[in-house]
Amino acid sequence: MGTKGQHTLAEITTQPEAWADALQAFEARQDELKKSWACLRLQRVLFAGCGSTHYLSQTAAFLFQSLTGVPARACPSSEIVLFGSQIMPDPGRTLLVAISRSGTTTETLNAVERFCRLGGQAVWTITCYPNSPLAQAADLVLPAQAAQEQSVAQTRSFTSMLLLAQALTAALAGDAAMLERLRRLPGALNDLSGRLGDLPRQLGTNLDIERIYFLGGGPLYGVANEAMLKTKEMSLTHAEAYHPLEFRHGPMSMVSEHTLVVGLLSDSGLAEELRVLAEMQQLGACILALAEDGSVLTPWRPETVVELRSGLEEWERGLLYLPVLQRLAYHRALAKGLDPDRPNNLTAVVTL
Ligand code: F1P
Repeated sequence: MGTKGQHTLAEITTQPEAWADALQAFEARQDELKKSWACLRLQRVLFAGCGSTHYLSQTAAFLFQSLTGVPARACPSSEIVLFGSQIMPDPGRTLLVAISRSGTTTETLNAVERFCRLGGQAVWTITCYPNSPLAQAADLVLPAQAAQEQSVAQTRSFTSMLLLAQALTAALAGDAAMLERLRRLPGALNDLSGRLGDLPRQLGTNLDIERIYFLGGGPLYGVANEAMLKTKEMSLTHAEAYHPLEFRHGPMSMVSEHTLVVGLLSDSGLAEELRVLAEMQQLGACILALAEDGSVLTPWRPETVVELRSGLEEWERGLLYLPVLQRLAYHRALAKGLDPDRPNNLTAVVTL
């Protein structure tokens, strides 16, 4: 038995290296990717996964549609298995991008099988295991091999696979400048980690906090969902994720002085998102805001702000929010005497 959380901590801290490796692997496949794309006759792209990789699909689909103009949506793999023909009116004009850390999750393998039986046009995959059954069933594989993990909870695997989805989007949108900027992400994370200091531990070990809400809009909704899942898996804490303004429509009835509300702030929705956070503070919640630049948080500034200062465009930097929130979950787990490497009741892969 090693130290509690040793794998999780190592996997969180090695994200910059894993990201650099994923980008290198992407470079090697860029030509193949563009050729495959040019051969497709598509009406839509469907991103699918389970758990973390379903949330990753939500962010990926949003980014893909907004940058390429090709309609894209996300759904859990199981929904394709159960309701495939209702979800895909035109499988012959659909590309399925199946995302899975392990490449062995039964529902995702079954979703690919169902998609192919319905006459789906092509399957691409993003996975940490390029020889997995999922990779073997796919027409094109984007691998994040250096992001393989020993922990059950996904940390560097999630962010590395999300980075691959972003690179895929930039390449197919023909946005070479964006691809170039994505290469700055490993350095931006190193810089952010250096400035974070003790904040994740201080907040994570505050056990007066009983429940945590993550608010993120647009592509940050999938990121907020993933932060919620990490908090549950590692620290067995009641956590939920919402689109920021949705929080007023019922969920805020749960807010008390034992609540932490985390705002994953965007640029486009900043003023309205800040207003929600200010209202939740009025109701007694403790607030943590994540933003690119704290100086624009006016006229109201939350008590705790983490600034990315990445210099990247709005939708390129969302994955930088995650390592901060992964650390928070890790410290909270340790403070509760739990082992973040071994979440309650979970296995790394759900095999049916
Ligand atoms: C997906 C997943 C994880 C979750 C759990 C079970 O696995 O749902 O997100 O944390 O451990 O598996 P994968 O298909 O991405 O390998």
